[in-house]
Amino acid sequence: MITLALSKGRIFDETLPLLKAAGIEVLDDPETTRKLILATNQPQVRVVLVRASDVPTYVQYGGADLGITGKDTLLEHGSQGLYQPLDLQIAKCRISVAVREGFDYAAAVQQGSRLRVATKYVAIAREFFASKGVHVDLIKLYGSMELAPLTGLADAIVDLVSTGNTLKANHLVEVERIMDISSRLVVNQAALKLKQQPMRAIIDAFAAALKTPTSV
Ligand code: PRT
Ligand code: MG
Repeated sequence: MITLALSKGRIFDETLPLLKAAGIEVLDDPETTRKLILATNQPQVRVVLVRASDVPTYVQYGGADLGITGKDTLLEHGSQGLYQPLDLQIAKCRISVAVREGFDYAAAVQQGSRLRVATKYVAIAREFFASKGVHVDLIKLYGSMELAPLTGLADAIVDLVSTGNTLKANHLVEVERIMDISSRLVVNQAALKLKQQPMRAIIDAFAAALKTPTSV
């Protein structure tokens, strides 16, 4: 049995065409079923639905053989023991710094003010501001980062942006782009040794669909 860990929502939806290219069709709709283990048209392949931030953990400890997760999640959680053979170029976005309209970020940085920054991405934010020599107090949040500058909780946020509509709707502006993000295939190394043939078939089919060579 090959187990693939996916999160519901954009990653699941954008993975379906890649699975199809590998001849795999998921038999349940994750938005309507209450099942956490989904069968596919291939008896030897199943999908498990986990929180996006739990995908690396499942694959690392062998709860899943393969998984698909954002580079943001991998950077934040660490990726020890995980092969990352493919950038799948899906669920694309960027991780950025944003502030309230009217907040003079450039001046605050130039004056060396201590900035209060709210984010779910504490590790990424810490490294980014340290590399710029900006002093920050980081406030860990688990969601709705956009609210923090509006309520005075923070001067700035570090969050994912794709269309920019969420920022705009909340009167926030993007002031720095930290990095581009897309989702990666992650692979359990021990599983790859034990189940070489069927796992390689999936990895190669994904790679063929992307028309890029694999590095595993
Ligand atoms: O929701 P949950 O807490 O379970 O987990 P999650 O938020 O980590 O999962 P999910 O499914 O929301 O996101 C999974 C992955 O999709 C992320 O880890 C990213 O790699 C990727 N991704 C791509 C995004 C976005 N685009 C995105 N726009 N994840 C989140 N967003 C959010 C963003 O945080 C912001 O609130 O969408 C909002 C901004 O969107 P725009 O289009 O208005 O700019
Ligand atoms: Mg979410």
